[in-house]
Amino acid sequence: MSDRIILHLDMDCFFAAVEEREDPSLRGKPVVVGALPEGGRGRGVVSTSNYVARKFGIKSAMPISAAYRACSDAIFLPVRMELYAKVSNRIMEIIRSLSGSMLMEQVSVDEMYLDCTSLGSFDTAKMFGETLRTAIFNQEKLTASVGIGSSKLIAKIASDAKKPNGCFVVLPGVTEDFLALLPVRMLPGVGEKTETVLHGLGIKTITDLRNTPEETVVARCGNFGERLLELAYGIDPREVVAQRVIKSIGRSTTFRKDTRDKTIIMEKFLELCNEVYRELISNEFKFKTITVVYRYSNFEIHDRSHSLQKPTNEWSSMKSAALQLFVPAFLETRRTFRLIGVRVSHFTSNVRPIAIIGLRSRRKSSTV
Ligand code: TTP
Ligand code: MG
Repeated sequence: MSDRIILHLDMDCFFAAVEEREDPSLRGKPVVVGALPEGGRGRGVVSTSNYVARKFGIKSAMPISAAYRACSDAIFLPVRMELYAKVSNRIMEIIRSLSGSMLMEQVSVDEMYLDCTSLGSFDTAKMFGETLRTAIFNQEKLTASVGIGSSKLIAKIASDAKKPNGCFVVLPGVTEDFLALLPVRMLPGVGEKTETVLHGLGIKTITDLRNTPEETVVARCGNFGERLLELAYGIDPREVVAQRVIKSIGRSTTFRKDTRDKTIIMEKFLELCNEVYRELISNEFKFKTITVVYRYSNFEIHDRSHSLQKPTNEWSSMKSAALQLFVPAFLETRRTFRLIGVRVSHFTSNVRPIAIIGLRSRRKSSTV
């Protein structure tokens, strides 16, 4: 494992940076993206803030009311997720186009890992990291930070180390020293709860963690304790996992017995639509094109598609578009059906632009 070269790229104050790019008059001012403050009575949270606002102590996940108290003059903007999703998709495409056959894993709207082992050296990987950053800046006018190390753990911490607009390499020989003084909170899986437990044991830094007997950590943190100690020494075998792009979500079903019974067919059709809809929502996509498919008992297959004016994730729109395609198909014939199906495609992503999440099979079929 020690000979891997892993790169982590994370956009700088992503939502706020996109807003600043869209409206250059925001530059140099404190910008907060999130819920609206409503004069300090707003109930939501901050999604992110730019670096000027961070100087006032405003950061992600803090109540918007607290952000308002910290700097009421800041520019407060609502979240425009569809815009960020589009930008994110373009950035990922830039990286994909430059990274050839390297494994690439997008892990959130603004960050991804690449396995650069094939580049052969950390020096070459650093040049490649700079190439990515330059390409993103040239094409999107946004800055990214890159970290490179021998594991995901090190690469991620390294990308944070020289933020914003930095590129930092941690060579395998200095990994343990690099981690030594960092707070335990930097380790993946250590959230507020585990941090409190560790602090209770007097463990603040990664060195403190290394100096604590394994039994003590395991007694308080269970099995995760063992993993924590490995992480403390920079041991992180997690691989970069490439994901597939979801191009469509569909369901179809073959009737156990060919049927002409309109109630059975319609009931099943709506059930399929519902399943497709649930998967669409769980992926936080919107779709533009819907297709219905049906096969008669003589195996003759037909499909009909319709593209909406605008992408949608509303059940009522999906249902009515599906029915408009399907109902005529079965009213105009007296033939018996063997198979029916529905599929949606041409996605835009609503919240996470990770049109590549999901390792589940995309098309499912069943028999009823
Ligand atoms: P991050 O990469 O964690 O933060 P960031 O890009 O704003 O800042 P940094 O320069 O430190 O990387 O998250 C990416 C985006 O995800 C962020 O711009 C807004 C969103 N986000 C939330 O909506 N809520 C949150 O709690 C966090 C952490 C991020
Ligand atoms: Mg970021």
